[in-house]
Amino acid sequence: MINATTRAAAIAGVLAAAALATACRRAAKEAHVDVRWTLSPPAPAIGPATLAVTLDDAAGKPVAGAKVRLEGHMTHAGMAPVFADAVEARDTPGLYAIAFTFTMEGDWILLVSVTLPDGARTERRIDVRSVRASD
Ligand SMILES: [Cu+2]
Repeated sequence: MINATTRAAAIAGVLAAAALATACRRAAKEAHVDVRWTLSPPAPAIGPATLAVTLDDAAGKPVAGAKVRLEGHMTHAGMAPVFADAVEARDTPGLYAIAFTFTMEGDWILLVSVTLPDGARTERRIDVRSVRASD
């Protein structure tokens, strides 16, 4: 069992880590890219999931050749994060699929980092609440 204090400390830890990541990232050029995503299944359970990420530039053109990475954390301490790299779709420019696994039920934070071919970077945070136990 995890009490409220432990949980709050864990969340603070994740947020502090995110703040540090933000500080580091400022050194790199910020990517001006439109990031859209779809999680499937939409109401995830423990087990495999896919995050589909679509990248478009300021003119609405798909951005190919980016490096897209997922880092999944839970909102409590003491658990190793989940990492996964995206695979770019062959037939759909700008579409990237990240296959990963929800390893535990509960609340997750997915950090998606995008590095464009020119080295510019950006990151998105996706909160996924209440991942269910597997059926
Ligand atoms: Cu966990």
